[in-house]
Amino acid sequence: MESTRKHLIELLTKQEGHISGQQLSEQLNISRTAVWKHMNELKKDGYEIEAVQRKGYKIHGFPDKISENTLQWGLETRWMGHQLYHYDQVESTQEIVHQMAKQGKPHGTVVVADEQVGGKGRMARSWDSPKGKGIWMSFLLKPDLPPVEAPQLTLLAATVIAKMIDERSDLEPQIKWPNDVLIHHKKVSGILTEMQAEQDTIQYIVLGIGMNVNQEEEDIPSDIRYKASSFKIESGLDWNIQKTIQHFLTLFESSYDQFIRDGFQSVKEDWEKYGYKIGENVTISTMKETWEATLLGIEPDGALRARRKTGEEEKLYSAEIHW
Ligand code: BT5
Repeated sequence: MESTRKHLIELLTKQEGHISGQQLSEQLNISRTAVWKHMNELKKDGYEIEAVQRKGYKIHGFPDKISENTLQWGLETRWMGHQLYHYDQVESTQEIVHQMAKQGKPHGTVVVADEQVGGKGRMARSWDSPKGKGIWMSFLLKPDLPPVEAPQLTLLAATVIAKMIDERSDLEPQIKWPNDVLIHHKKVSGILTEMQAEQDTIQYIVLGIGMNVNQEEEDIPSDIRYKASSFKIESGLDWNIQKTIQHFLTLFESSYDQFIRDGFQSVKEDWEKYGYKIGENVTISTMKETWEATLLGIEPDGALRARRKTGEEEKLYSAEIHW
């Protein structure tokens, strides 16, 4: 976006009440006529701007299209998303945040894209991220934690997604350990946690979240339709992507702060409200074998606890649960 225009939107957004044409022209270093022309352009693009004689301008609404401004407008977080970047199309938001980490961007930096053409799942799997239909975003986090505790952030993110869905709808989200959020047994969201660490310190974490929001049945690739769905398919309603992101970031910030302050126990309690198939029989695959198990829950450190048919109990840090 042209920088004067971007700056103008920033000034309008930050102002509580009206801001006069004179103030704008001084701060932007352009004539008042130029301010007026920019305002007309913004209105044409869907910005709702009120102009009151002798008081000036006030912004009331943004166009539907997501942008850095629309996402930051009304975002009431203390650190999460204070640096926020929006892209129309990227390979993967994960890669962008890795680059940003190397450039020294701060804890809480958020990258959101309308579309990913190389969206990544775990273990080199791909993540379908169609344009404008979902939330494809990654965060830069710099927790002061030992690297072994990093996987707990995946569980934390899953509980925040579940809580957010719970608060915004009548749906009953569930979390399939470790990184899937399901509605009616279908995956609507996945989490990818990548870490850069040295010996016993985490340098940074890139936490990626994919949420299928407004896909219709035909927007879901046919080979995964049996196991994947969207908030819209399951609720029958269109979701406001901007508000959903803001709600998520706000909840994430408070859960993260609590986790850093009080440890994993607070996450565990939330997780248990949403745990999928706890107490039920499932099939589990690890690198070594596939076996029938009863899921027992999660351990105080976030590991999965499961019981074999023989009665033996296992603590798992890495496994796939099958339907
Ligand atoms: C995940 O992997 O669930 C992690 C997904 C993380 C995506 C976010 S989007 C923002 C950020 N940028 C990225 O590039 N990635 C992150 P995993 O558990 O491995 O699941 C991947 C599997 O889920 C695939 O092999 C498919 O079977 C299925 N799948 C692919 N796209 C899907 C979708 N949109 N919804 C539901 N399932 C999907």
